[in-house]
Amino acid sequence: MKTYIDFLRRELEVRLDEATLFDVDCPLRLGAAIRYSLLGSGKRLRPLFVIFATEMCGGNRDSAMPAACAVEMIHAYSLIHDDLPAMDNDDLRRGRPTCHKQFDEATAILAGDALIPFAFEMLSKLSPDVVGRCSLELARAAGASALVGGQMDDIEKEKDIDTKQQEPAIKLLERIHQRKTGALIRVSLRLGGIIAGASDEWIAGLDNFGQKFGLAFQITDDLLDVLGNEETVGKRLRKDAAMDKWTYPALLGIEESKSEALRNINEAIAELSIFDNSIAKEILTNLTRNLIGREK
Ligand code: GRG
Repeated sequence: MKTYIDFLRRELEVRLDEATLFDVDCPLRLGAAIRYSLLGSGKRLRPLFVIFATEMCGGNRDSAMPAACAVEMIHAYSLIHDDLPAMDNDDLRRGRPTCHKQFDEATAILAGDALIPFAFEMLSKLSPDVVGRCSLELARAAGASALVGGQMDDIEKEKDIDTKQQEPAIKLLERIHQRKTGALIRVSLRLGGIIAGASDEWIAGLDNFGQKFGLAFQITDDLLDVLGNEETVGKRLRKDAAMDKWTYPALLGIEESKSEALRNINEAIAELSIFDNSIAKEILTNLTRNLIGREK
């Protein structure tokens, strides 16, 4: 199982590498910054989800590769921009200097910018019968009411006294993460289903799984910030507490956060019961189960 994941990661990285051999019109520095961030050692969770969802719905892995690359490109852009001084101001990502530290801020902004249209260029390589729907779904998931909107609310949340009074912190935090982290995870699964020609029921099952997985992923990410090892995680930790940020451990405590993560993990796995048994389903189940003990 681990070997299949490793094989897919290598395959994805070859595709991403080939896709970013830019022509002469792309400035060398920009191309280098894009490749630096995109090809760094990520877990490739979202592209793996595209592939596993396709396989679980009876589709073929190769047909899903353009969408798998596309979601990783959107993810890479969001990390580059999130690390900028105007946002999270991080100097370490995937065990290396962040893009703006390695290059400079303007280059990092442009590298992130370039990855967005690039993702849609990748999607255009999908079969013509699914390309329109996949483009719409990815555009929405990456847009102002999802990924970008979640990030905006995340930046604003501690400042906004009115919102704080209107909505309990934990509910707002959940709504932020549904968009900031959850939307891209959900759409990765949905794209896999669409590419395989899955029924609405199956796509809804994938979506529900993604929603629960996304929350559990975010809670365990917050727990990693408190309990994790900086070298293993590959980014600066203990920043959330130092900045007094709203996180699950800060709002619920460590033990309750773990229970909340576990509840979402179990509910996510239950959503997969509508699918026939397959290697992809088994891997997805194990990936989800292992979230609770994840070290990076
Ligand atoms: C800038 C529009 C915009 C959005 C940024 C991705 C994001 C939104 C913020 C990152 C902050 C963060 C720590 C989010 C928690 C969950 C998350 C997305 C972690 C990073 O994803 P991984 O763990 O990263 O899949 P790798 O490096 O493995 O790909």
